[in-house]
Amino acid sequence: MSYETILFEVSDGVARLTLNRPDKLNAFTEQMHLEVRSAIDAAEQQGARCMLLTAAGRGFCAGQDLSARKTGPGQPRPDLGETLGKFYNPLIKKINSIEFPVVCAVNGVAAGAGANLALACDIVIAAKSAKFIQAFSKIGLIPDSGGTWVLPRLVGHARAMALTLLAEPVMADRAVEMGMIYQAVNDNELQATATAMADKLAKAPTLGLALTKQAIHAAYDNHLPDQLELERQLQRRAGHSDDYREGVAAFMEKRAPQFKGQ
Ligand code: LHQ
Repeated sequence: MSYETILFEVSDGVARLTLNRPDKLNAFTEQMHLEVRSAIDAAEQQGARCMLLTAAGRGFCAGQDLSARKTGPGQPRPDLGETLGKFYNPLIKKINSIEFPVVCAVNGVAAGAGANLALACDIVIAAKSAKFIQAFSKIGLIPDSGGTWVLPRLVGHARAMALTLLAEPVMADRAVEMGMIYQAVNDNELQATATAMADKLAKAPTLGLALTKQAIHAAYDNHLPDQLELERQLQRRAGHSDDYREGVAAFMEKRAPQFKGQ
């Protein structure tokens, strides 16, 4: 499939998805949603073992494309619930449950749903010049795309409240300090750092990584005994994998393991 609003390729197990509407800071249109969805499906079908999400130009993503919304007098009021139900919620749920790690390289401003798209990814690295803005309150909306779920978990109640109510920009270094993202790097090192991380993950025992992701997500809802039971079940599956056998053999033989994600 050819794409107009994204760039997409799968190479050496890494699916690289680049949002590509730089003139509009990669704000989301319906077309971009459909293309991102189709690319993720293609990544799964082509056996990708890691996805790297990034964007073209000086911004990462400015959230919903507001020019697609006519809000003037006489215009019918839009059903934003429908938009979330059709596009944003499925995207966030997909990234949350996709069976390989998703690395997000935030190359510039991430605002509104763009910020929360980044925060839905498994590992977030940002250029030092990048900033995160919960822009919703500036236009009378509530944080969506999982923002009200992920932010308190990442940064705690007090900061989540202030960030969402005030909509103040948070620079990448500060986002690391707060625990909102994993790493901030010099702008000119972002793509190389994120690519190296994605390459490393794609060569890792990715079945085990998928089970790890599943366990950590489940932990938010579980009491300790339930979580211990889940770990027991998932570890049983991991222990039956080819990659576990290979990992132990390689360790004992003092050689580099060759994992296949099985
Ligand atoms: C944009 C946008 C944009 C269109 C910059 N749309 N063009 C979900 C469900 C359904 C509906 C509602 O929303 C949601 C979730 C959401 O995401 S709501 C939040 C939507 N996003 C925002 O409110 C952020 C709006 N953008 C901004 O506040 C600024 O552009 C930021 C702070 C991101 C960047 O500021 P600057 O670096 O000063 O850039 P800029 O404002 O000059 O923008 C550059 C261009 O990009 C400009 O176009 P132009 O043709 O004038 O050069 C902007 O109009 C365009 N752009 N964001 N969301």
